[in-house]
Amino acid sequence: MSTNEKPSGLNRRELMSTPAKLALLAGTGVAMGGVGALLQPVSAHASEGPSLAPGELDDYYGFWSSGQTGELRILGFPSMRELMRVPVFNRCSATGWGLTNESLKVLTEGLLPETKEFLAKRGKVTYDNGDLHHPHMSFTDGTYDGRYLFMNDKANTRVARVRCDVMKCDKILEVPNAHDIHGLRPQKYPRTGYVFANSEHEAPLINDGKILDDPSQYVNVFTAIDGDAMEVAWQVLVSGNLDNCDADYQGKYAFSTSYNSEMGMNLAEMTASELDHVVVFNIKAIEAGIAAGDYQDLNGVKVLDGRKEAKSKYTRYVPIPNSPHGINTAPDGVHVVVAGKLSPTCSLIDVRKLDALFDEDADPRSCIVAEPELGLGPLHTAFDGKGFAYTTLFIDSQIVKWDMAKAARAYAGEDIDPIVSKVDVHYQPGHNHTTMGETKEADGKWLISLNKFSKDRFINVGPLKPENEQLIDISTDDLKVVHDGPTFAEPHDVVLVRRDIVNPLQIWSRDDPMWEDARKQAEADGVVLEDGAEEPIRDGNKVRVYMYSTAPIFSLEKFTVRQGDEVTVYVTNIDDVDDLTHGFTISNYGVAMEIGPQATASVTFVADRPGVHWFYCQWFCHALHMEMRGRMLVEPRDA
Ligand code: RUQ
Ligand code: CUA
Repeated sequence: MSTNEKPSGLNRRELMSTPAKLALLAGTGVAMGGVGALLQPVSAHASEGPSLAPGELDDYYGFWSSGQTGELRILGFPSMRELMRVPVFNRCSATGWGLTNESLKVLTEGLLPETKEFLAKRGKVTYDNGDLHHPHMSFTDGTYDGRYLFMNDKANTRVARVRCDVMKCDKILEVPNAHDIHGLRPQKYPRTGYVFANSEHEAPLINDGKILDDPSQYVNVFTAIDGDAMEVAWQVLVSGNLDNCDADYQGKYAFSTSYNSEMGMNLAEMTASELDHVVVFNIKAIEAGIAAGDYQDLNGVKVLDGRKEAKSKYTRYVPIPNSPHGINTAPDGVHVVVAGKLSPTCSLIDVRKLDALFDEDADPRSCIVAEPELGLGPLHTAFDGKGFAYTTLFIDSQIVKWDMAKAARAYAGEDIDPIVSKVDVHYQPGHNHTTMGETKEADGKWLISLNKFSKDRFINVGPLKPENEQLIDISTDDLKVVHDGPTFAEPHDVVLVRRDIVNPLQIWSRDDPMWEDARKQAEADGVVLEDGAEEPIRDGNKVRVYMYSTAPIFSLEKFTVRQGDEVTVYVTNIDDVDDLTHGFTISNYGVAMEIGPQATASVTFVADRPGVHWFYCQWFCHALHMEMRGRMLVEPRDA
């Protein structure tokens, strides 16, 4: 980090002086005694940049999406050191995500029957790709609660959940009737509760290939998922595309930007009108509508009609200029900023005026309390909890800091400029995010700008360049970019969560539901997972091999199966030391998986290749890690 040089002439190495090292060695941490003043938590000296000495810990977890890579990433923040990758919609060579039985269960059980059929014809059980845009943590009472992270897959219309206790994905749900889930946001109050998910691309309601060019038959749906059960709770039909969404702090409304009120099918049609919409969803009215039976059943889901022309009590369409994109609720619990994208404005909604929107003859724009002109290409907005908003300007390559109260006064006629300052970012920012900024506990310390292009900011790696995510100190008015962070394709969004909220386990619990099926199968086979079995258990041509691992051995140094057998290997890591992960790879069988401390993992394959095949541990676990191996003998079928 080039910005870490201290004006005082002190360098990091000097700071890491003998007493500090001793403190570290003694395991007492560094924020103590005489060195505490120099090595205090990073946020305390935010204006100097994101300096962290070796061994110091970050103040925040950053949960990053990865776009078309399909995984979730965890970065320490503000150091922006990548800490972990959590495979979700993608495949992972290291952990065996997409290969182990445990991950395949997660990847397949929530797929729709027609999708399973479609994939089976291609010799697949699940999709290989995903497009993960929006990770958000579950809320209780308006702030993060550390239970789950929810995220969307725009490519294959899915919503996934990651458990924050182990940082693994435990549920993936394909959303019926929807096309390409994009915007996603958890209910903030009283708790999550619902996870709201936008279907971006409209399609014929009965999409059987008979309708193409009749826009009147196209609809879109807004989905509420029960985040505890990971099931669709209800859906609402809407007019226009749905882009991003957010929810209020009162538990009454959710709202989505809608950028194609024209229901156009090409660029000219989609951008024709000056005004598009924010669709406001009245949650209580929707729940009452369901209780009263005012829905149709579509593929097992209760679907209400909230289209514009239906003029139902479920939705309102607030005209907004022009192709609005981001929508973000401010920590004050009152304001919602809608970014104009093709309009240089943001529209400020006051949620206290939403009730009145549902009166008959209400002016549909009566909830707008400001519409400041901020710059070109406003996309997303973040907040500091002090009344200021920070909006990305895609075309201007800037972030603009503006005052929401002043914007409202200007809208009411006062001659006053709501813009506080602007800072250049490099280049073309999309999302931005502040520490705790989408909760009522926004702390106004840091802002991250997720820039779509890096161009000349890094040494050239060829035609495909990284993105550039810039860290901005917002503790003072003059916004200062203090760090450039290159990232691979293609983070869209991030949430920054105070570290005391997130408390993952050090080792797995043996009771974890993740390997429930393995536990049941072992029971049926009279085997205890932690003890393994000395011989493979044969059941026709199905063979089950149970072993445990403890550094540096597997409990089996060899096992024998027959060519053509369907083999399932269960490995239980009985080491209970933190950070002692083993792996299980069978060479030339395309088999590899991670087994964390106290975890069980399993993999099933057909033993088609006769001969001796070594299996080995691929996670460096011990001085004798290279020796942690064994043999699988596959006897030829006719032997
Ligand atoms: S969107 S760059 Cu997929 Cu979050 Cu706005
Ligand atoms: Cu176990 Cu390497």
